[in-house]
Amino acid sequence: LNLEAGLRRAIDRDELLLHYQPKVSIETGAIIGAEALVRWRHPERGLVPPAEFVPVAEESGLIVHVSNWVLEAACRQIRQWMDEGLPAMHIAVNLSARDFSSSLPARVQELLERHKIGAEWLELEITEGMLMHHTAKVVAMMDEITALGVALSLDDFGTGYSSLSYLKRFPIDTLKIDRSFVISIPDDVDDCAIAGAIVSMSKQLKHNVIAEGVESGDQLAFLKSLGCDEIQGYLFSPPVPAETFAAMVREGK
Ligand code: G
Ligand code: G
Ligand code: NA
Ligand code: MN
Repeated sequence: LNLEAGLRRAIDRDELLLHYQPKVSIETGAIIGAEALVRWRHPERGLVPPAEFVPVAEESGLIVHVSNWVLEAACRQIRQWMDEGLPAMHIAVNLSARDFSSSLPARVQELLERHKIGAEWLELEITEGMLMHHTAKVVAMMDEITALGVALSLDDFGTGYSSLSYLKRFPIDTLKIDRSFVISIPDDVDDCAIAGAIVSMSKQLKHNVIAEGVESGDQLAFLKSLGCDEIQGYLFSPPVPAETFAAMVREGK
């Protein structure tokens, strides 16, 4: 059975699930949100990581169905956490370029209304590649989304075709410093310089900035010295099941 057919069936049979990786304030150590990351519980192969099926789904166009499932599941989860009295946090969903169609703002609005969730709970992570084409249309669409109160973050920042002019044109709330620049901090002077430049640019443009893939105390200390706002990475927690994430929030871990 090929992966594409299997994935199509997986969506119908509800074999997908979301894990949540906490995002943490460097200043307070508090969890301020999470990134939702999709997994596929395959009947024979076990838990299949997204790196194995997201690229296939992107190529075939099936990603739009995956993303719809992810958005729906994340909103359902947010609703449940609201009912359980969890404090409002940003729960971020990853989007692919194909998801970025003119119907997206209406889809997001419909989700917020149907699940009765506050827009401040939802965040969308996009990548630089999505910003390259159809600039005027994309800006208008992003403006519509942020007008709903949903935050946008720019994932894997620094790895794409960096025209820094996007940062001015697009309504981005948060820059995510790509893991590849974090991994060799504080030993690699070039990576330290790049991370420093991204943090300082974010500050001056009044964007929030988060470092991904933080694994060590030394990395955290360096990022803190730069004035980076938030971290995400194995140092604090890997992606975990929803219940585990909620327990971490309740315990104020
Ligand atoms: O969870 P993991 O660390 O294995 O993620 C691997 C890759 O899959 C990352 O690049 C991540 O952005 C991507 N990914 C995870 N979940 C989703 C999702 O729901 N939608 C999309 N488009 N990509 C995802
Ligand atoms: O492309 P994206 O940045 O969304 O990818 C997220 C991926 O990074 C997920 O597969 C997640 O499991 C992984 N990840 C999260 N934190 C860390 C970390 O501290 N170290 C490493 N090596 N990978 C991480
Ligand atoms: Na992401
Ligand atoms: Mn990323």
